[in-house]
Amino acid sequence: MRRVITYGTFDLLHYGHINLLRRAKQYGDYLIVALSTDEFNWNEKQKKCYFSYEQRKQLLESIRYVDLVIPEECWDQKRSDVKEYHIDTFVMGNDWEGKFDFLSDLCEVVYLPRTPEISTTQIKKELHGE
Ligand code: C2G
Repeated sequence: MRRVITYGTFDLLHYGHINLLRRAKQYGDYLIVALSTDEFNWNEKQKKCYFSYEQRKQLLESIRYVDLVIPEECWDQKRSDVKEYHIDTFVMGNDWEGKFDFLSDLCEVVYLPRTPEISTTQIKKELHGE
């Protein structure tokens, strides 16, 4: 069984996220999503999520491509995650191009094109009439 992992905040879940998850799943049979916790988002990414970790986890678990959701609590858990979950392929959107190549001794590292014109930030701006 080929196992795939990806990481993210996935706030205000949208079709760009779904496109990423659908394509990530095509690299294997089992997709793990490491979901950024509220603390990690605030402390490390200065992101204040609209939905809490539990709400974002519930949404992700309802997606057919997603098999398991685990917490992302720090930047440097990726190597241990890849080993612990026997990951074959690590997938991220290409806004992260090259940033995770240090994992390539452990697993395949794939960067996928982002879906254009949609982002959580954009949604918030448009809803605020900016
Ligand atoms: N994404 C995409 N197209 C978009 C928006 C997002 O393909 N229009 C992808 C991103 O490239 C990422 C995933 O969807 O692979 C999740 O996006 P975010 O929730 O913004 O994740 P991010 O804050 O980049 O967190 O340790 C890694 C970080 O946790 C990644």
